[in-house]
Amino acid sequence: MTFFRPGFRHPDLPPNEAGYELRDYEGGISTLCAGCGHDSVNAAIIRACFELAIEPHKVVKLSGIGCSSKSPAYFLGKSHGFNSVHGRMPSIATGANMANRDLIYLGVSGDGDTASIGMGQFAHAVRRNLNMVYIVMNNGCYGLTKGQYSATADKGSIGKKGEPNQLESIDLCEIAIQLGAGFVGRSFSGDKQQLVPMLKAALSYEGMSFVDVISPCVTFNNTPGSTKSYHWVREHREATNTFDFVPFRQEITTEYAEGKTEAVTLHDESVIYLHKGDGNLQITDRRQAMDALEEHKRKGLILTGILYVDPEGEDTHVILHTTKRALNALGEKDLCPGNDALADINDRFR
Ligand SMILES: Cc1ncc(C[n+]2csc(CCOP(=O)(O)OP(=O)(O)O)c2C)c(N)n1
Ligand code: SF4
Ligand SMILES: [Mg+2]
Repeated sequence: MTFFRPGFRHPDLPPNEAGYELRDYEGGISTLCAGCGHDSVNAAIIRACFELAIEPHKVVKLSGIGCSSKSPAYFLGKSHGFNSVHGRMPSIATGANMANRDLIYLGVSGDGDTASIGMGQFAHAVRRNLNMVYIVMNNGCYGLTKGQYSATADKGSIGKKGEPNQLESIDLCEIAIQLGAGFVGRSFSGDKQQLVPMLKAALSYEGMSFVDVISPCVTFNNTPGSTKSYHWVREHREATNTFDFVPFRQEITTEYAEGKTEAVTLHDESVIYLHKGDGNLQITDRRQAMDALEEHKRKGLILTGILYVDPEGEDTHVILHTTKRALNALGEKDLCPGNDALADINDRFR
């Protein structure tokens, strides 16, 4: 069931460059548990889309099944949406993206939805570098079905039943980097200062932008022994280089000290400014990203921040040489180019 928000907002709230107000990016009232990390991720998505002045009707929200996958009901109420079956969001996103490349694809999934039933789907969307933002709201459990450990639960982590998890965890960021995602980041639902600019950068990237957000489940996995609890994550978090994101239309107003700041320019001329000093990760180097993740894990720490960016990565359309236009924009002439074109093609095989 969806509960609609009251329409009244403060009359002086300023619109963005495209003329939309923040409320134009909101959705229905959330029915998730009070304090659930997923609601903070939803708020960050709303803020990022508002600040980027994305036109809501240009966005397609996609999800699978889980509390996390219910989230698209709570943001971007004026966008297109498809709530698929469990673990199948990536193939729906692939089909839609192949048919209409002019829209922005925003997939929301859970650690259960992605790292278990949807693992194969996830792997192939990543290796195709599909042009989409793929967010996993990672709480280390199956929240919707009452808190069973998921495949991202750390070994030894203790959930509500009190028995430690016996199995090794899957690190979705490492898998995404290894399989060829062009943009990979990890954040925490409780850190909107980091999450909002990370989502803005992810939305501006052309190719697979994978963002793993640790998003505690307050009802089933916020226990003292859980490594996905608010307390644990706050105490064991370390950030890679801090960064600013400057969208392509925005004038650069800050001066960055040479040698201390590195600029990574994305396909649309947006720039990520990385400030060195907090860490020295070279984010265009896959191997360094993998090493840094493993190194932090060994020390019992969670590494957050933008972990890897390939500024020259090619998305599925470029790799497959597909038509530059959305399929619904093709007319009869494009689809039936006539007998001469057919004869040309046949000649090529003679
Ligand atoms: C084919 C199928 N198998 C199992 C289920 C039961 N089920 C519903 S949600 C879910 C896991 C949800 O976990 P996650 O994706 O981590 O989302 P969360 O609720 O934690 O946000 C499962 C196993 C289902 N709906 N469909
Ligand atoms: S059960 Fe957990 S994941 Fe689901 S809404 Fe409640 S707190 Fe969030
Ligand atoms: Mg989960």
